[in-house]
Amino acid sequence: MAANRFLKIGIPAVVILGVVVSGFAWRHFKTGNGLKAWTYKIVNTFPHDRSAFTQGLVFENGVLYEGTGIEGHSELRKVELETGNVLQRVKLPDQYFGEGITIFKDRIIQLTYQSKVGFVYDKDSFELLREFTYPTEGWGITHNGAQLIMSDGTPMLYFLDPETLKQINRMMVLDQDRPVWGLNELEYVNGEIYANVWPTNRVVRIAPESGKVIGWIDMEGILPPEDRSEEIDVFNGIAYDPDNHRLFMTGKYWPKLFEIKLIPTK
Ligand SMILES: [Ca+2]
Repeated sequence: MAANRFLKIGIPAVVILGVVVSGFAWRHFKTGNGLKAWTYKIVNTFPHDRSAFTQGLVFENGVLYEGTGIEGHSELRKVELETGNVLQRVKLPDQYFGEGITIFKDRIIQLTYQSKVGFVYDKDSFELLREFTYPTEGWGITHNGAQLIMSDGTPMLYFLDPETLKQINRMMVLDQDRPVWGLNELEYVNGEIYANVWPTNRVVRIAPESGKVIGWIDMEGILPPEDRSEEIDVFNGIAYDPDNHRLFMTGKYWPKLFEIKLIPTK
């Protein structure tokens, strides 16, 4: 069923409504509201496991780390960029729907969708070190070097102490005066927060101190039609290689992972 393509099972009606409203904000943007805008150029194409329901993506020291979703299929993975081969993996207990991941120092933090439980692993061994809880859904997570930053599908970003994993602040993301709904997978890139906006092919660039939208990246058309799946296959996954200034993007069940360069359009 076509309608199922974008369904995230059990998604709250308030988020659906918010995303629809955000659509109006996007059209407003397209008519020109002074914000910056970018499109993309594909620099490299790498293989990606088509069975991976990608929910979190990070790059560090030459390898990708990926969190996948769906109950019974959720994993934390270490993945070879060039081949897409899984180098290391740990499976989540079947009841959990894995979501975003981030690497903070020697630990990996992974969220779950509606269980309100997060996991902390040793980065090298993938040994589970601890679990923690949070009051919202868990969608995306990244960090700014001092605090973890997480999303829950609403326009809100939550800042967590990386040691206690307690929420210490939160911030609404606004495009002019309009809340941006559907904030999903996150990446901290050169002092900005990048968020892919569920269930679109757009990435919003956010000023981390104010929550103000800096501009939008239009990723439309990055996955060719012949590579699209009959299953849910929306854009989901941003990773950044700060040493070589490389930006990677992929999606749920996508057979490809792209290294891109941003091209300003205004
Ligand atoms: Ca990411």
